[in-house]
Amino acid sequence: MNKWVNGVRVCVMALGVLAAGTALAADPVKVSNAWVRATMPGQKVAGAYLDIESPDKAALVSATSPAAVSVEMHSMAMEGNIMKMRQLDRLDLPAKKVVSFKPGGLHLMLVDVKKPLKQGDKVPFTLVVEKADKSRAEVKFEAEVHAAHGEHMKH
Ligand SMILES: [Cu+2]
Repeated sequence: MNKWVNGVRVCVMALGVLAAGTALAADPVKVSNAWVRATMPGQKVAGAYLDIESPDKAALVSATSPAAVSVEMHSMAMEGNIMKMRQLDRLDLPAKKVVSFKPGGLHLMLVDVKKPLKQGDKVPFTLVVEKADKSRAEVKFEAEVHAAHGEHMKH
C-alpha cells in the first residue's frame, strides 16, 4: 500500500497572518502597575504612579499624555520638616531593577489636566527612554484612574 496516495494536504496559509500579529518590537523598558489618581473638582494636576524596569542602564528623559498639557517627573523629599517636590529633567534607570513611582515619592505629574479624571478612565502615556548609546525610544502605556483615598489628596 502506498501511503502517499491518499495523503492529506494541510493548508497553512492562515499561519502567516497569525505570525504578523505577534511580531511586536520589544519595548526598551517594562512598565507595570500604572495608575493615576482621580482629580477632585477644580483640580488641575494629578499624580501618576508606575513601576519601570529596564533590561539595561537607561534614563527616562520625558513623558507626555494627551490628557494634560504637560507631564513632569517629580521627586519628593523632606527638607527640614516640609515635604518638597522637585522637578527632574531625567531619571536614571539602573539595569534590571524596578524603579517605583509611588505616592509620597517619585511620581509623574499631569499638569493642566484637560478634563476631570474619573475612576476607571484610561489615560495613555508616552515615555521617552534614552539608552546608554544615546538612542531614544518611546514606550507607550495606559494607566487606569483610581479614586483618591481619604486624606491623601496631595500627590
Ligand atoms: Cu508633583
